[in-house]
Amino acid sequence: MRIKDVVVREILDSRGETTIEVAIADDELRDFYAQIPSGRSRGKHEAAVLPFRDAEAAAARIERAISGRDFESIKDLDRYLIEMDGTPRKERLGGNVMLGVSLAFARALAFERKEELWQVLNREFFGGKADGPFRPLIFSNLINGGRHARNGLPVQEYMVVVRPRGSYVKTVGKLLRFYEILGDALRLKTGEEELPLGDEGGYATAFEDAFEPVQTLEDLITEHSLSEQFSIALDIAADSLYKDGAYDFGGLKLEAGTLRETYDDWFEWAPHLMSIEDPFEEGAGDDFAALRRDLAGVTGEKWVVGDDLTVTNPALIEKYAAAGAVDAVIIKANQAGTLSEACEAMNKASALGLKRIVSHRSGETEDNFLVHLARAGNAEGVKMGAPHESRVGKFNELLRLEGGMV
Ligand code: 2PG
Ligand code: MG
Repeated sequence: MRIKDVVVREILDSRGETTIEVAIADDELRDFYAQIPSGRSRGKHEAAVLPFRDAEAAAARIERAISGRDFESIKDLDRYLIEMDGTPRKERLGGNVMLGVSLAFARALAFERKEELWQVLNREFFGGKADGPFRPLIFSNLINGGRHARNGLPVQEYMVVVRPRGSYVKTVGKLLRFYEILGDALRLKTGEEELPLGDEGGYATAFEDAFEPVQTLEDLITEHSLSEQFSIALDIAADSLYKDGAYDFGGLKLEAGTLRETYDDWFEWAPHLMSIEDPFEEGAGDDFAALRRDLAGVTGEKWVVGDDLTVTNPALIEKYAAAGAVDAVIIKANQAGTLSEACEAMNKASALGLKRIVSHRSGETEDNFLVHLARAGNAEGVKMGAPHESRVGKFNELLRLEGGMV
């Protein structure tokens, strides 16, 4: 397939900040689009994000270089772009621009083949096997803190993990109801009618300390007899707390060892707590591994999850799997900067026995490609915001792709 035009537009994300949309036109001047989300707590090894003016210039260079060339596959195009950029972090062409071109091209292929995007990805990267229904665990962020809110909570995300039970639409419905009863509980506690929300649609009210939101979720799960279906997951995003060898944890300066003891206590006090993402800064693989060893002694399945640690990068995933640092990894296509590399990271993780959680970013768009990526590689989990306003589209796409039917 040949690409004629590559255009970058500045658009708004769910936070009201700007990000980019990439449009390409094929030989017959049909247009295909990709909107690229944008993160606030970024790992330092993530693919670079070019601001709009530079992104425009990069798109023009890509257009000049690829027009008239035939690309047979997504890999073929991505390889060309990676070579053209020539830097480890995609600083010349920008991970946001490259992923946009890669994704818009995948949509052009899907159109040509009369397939869904996930089917094109599944065939090219995952051997064409996608049997049965797709019902991943849903990680939904219901209480926001850290850089995603203004309530002073050091922990960035308090999520619930919902296991599919019965029909998937019922499962998502239960999540919606849980979000409502959590709202009721917080209204009762604060006496406020209008609750403030954070960047991902989770509640962003004030709490006594960083553990209180965990206790709140824990109590609601027990009270409503949801233990079989609901668990709790945290994203500490500890990189944003780390300075000069210590973590600024709600006003306390904690060394890694003390922070680890805090987590050990939390897992003991909250039996529904099952997963903790980025518990330490992104260079601290040893601390991740030590926490994992602690959690091996706790009853139930417990996951230590890498995000800024592993940044959807096959080499880092391999390194930290070998170090025993993680049970699961977050997959974000824009950390990698092309679809090929994101899919390679997913394959690498599953070959090493790690779970894969395909994730949104805190600044999201209407583009629901994350669900297609998850479906294509049969991910164990998807991570999204609260089931609220601009975030609902992701849940609906999940329901649409559940059966794998076109
Ligand atoms: C994270 C994400 C998404 P951001 O840290 O996992 O929740 O946040 O997109 O700001 O990096
Ligand atoms: Mg994270």
